[in-house]
Amino acid sequence: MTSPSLVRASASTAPDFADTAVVEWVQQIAETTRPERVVWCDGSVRERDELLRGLVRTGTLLQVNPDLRPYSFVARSHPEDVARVEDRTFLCTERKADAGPTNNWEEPARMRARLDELFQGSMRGRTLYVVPFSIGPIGSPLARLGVQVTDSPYVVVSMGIMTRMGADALRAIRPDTTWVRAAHTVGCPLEPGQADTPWPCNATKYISHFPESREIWSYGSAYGGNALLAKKSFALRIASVLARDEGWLAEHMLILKLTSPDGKVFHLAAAFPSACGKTNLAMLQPTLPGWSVETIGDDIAWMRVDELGRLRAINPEAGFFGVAPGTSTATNPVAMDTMWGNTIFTNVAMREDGDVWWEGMTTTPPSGLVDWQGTPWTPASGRPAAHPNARFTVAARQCPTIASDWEDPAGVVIDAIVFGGRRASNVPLVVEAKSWEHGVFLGATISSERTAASGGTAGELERDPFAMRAFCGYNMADYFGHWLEIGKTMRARGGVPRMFQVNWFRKDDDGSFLWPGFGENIRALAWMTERIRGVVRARDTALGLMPLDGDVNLDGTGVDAGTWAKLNAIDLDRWRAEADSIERFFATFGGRVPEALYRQLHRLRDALGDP
Ligand code: GTP
Ligand code: SPV
Ligand code: MN
Repeated sequence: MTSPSLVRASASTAPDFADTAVVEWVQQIAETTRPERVVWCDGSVRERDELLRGLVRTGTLLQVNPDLRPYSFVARSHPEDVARVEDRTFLCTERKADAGPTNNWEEPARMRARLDELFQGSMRGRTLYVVPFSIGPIGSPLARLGVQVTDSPYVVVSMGIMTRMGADALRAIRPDTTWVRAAHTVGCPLEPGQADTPWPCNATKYISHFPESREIWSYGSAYGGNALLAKKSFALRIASVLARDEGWLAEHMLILKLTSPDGKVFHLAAAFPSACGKTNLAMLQPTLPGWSVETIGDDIAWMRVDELGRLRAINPEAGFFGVAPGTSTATNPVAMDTMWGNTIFTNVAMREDGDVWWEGMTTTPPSGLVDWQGTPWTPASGRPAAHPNARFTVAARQCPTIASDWEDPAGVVIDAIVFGGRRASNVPLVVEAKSWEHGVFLGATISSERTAASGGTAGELERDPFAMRAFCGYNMADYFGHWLEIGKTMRARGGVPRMFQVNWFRKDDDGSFLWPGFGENIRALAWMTERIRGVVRARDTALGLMPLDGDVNLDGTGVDAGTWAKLNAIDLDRWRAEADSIERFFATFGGRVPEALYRQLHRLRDALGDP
């Protein structure tokens, strides 16, 4: 066996323990893409240091002042490569219906032909990095393996934070292992003598998924979910298909551990659309005395029903790729503490003193800022200093509130599932589902205002079922059916977790948030635990079970009776319009939505009554 120290970033031949199928696949990609060299990554600290220093030399990364934030870096992306590109993200299945109306579909053969063309010579003049990774702790029965090839060293160092990357993952791939092939190129070959740019990418982008052969092909982007293929491409799009076939769930959910003042422990999984509060809830610092929240995951949950019928969840990731703007010592002190050092920032602003800054970090911007594109910035510039989808990439183990069992290969037992979105109107603060079917209906009908994370027009209202619209690797009507089936399996073996819906983003007529949010969200979580324990009653409403006045502790929030009433108001006319919009949404699936969800829609309509 090769000793780990011999498998370095400079290693251009495959380690002797590499599985033949991996070696052959890498050779094949290299023959097509024609890189100058091939490097097999081992995931060592030394390799990471070499890569980071190389990235600083080429100008892709700027080092943050190490006295203020040790071993941290800032990347400035190309101004047109700043978020996931949903209109360039494709699902390639033999039958179009298998992709469903929420995905861009392309015939696998046609997409392959297109990609073959684009990948021809695409890595000329660059290094092809072989990045073996495990999603989930290596050796966990829930973990999965993959290999990404990429010509972006920025992607390599990011994957090194977000996954268990390197020689151990490669060793775990045996001849009988199912592993995912993930090919990535920035699509920017270098001619001999041609100078490189800090953020090479291509105006043409394809983020393509082949769930039937478990492959991902990504062309033209180096940003986040487009390029870190273990994340949304594998851990959600491909994994959701594996989960459907094997009877488990791959979800866009945070996982947190909540302990009540009397020491009772609850685990919650919550699905909110991109940039709608998962990282913040996962790191919540309770304002109610005696409560504590520990973090298990902030973006993705893999969940499986155990022998006792309980839903067990793991965080398949090893790091956080979190939204920077809005993050501050006031809103999310835990995230601020997590990124004390060893952090890669992308598209943030830089201060005169060489540290980072973004909107919301302080109430007034410091003077002498340079914006995310490297241009001097003042508040009069009329544009944000940090890009609205600026991110921090940091290891989960640096999180001061990380739960001691966050890497438990068996996962944690989920007591409640929470759905939410960003809704300025209509949706109350907290509602409990009346049944599993009703909870699936709440999940299936989440609607939310678009954010900067998804690359469309921010603010537009759209349906984002289970916060998975952009991440479900098959027809979402079948996905709803899969959720209903999982409920049946659990009920047959024991019971189902409770389900809730929340909305932290309801606004007053003057446009201000009605709810203080962040640490105060503990008040809604505390009510949920009291419902689970059966110590408080609830109001039966058209939308579900809602808190009785006084049951959600508002002491010290400044939320008065009038504001509380606005937070909980149900406007019947507007909800009749919501019901119509849900019906139109269901109709886009052409009769494939399960009958149980139509029953829920009829119940909602009955409860709302006639105008
Ligand atoms: P992705 O990483 O894109 O999946 O996003 P996420 O769901 O983890 O969202 P995140 O927690 O990063 O929050 C996104 C934005 O919403 C940030 O600007 C937060 O400051 C803001 N936010 C989060 N929680 C709250 C809240 O309770 N109230 C208000 N008003 N804003 C919030
Ligand atoms: C999201 O958009 O939901 C993210 C960021 O978590 S990305 O990894 O780019 O998808
Ligand atoms: Mn996300």
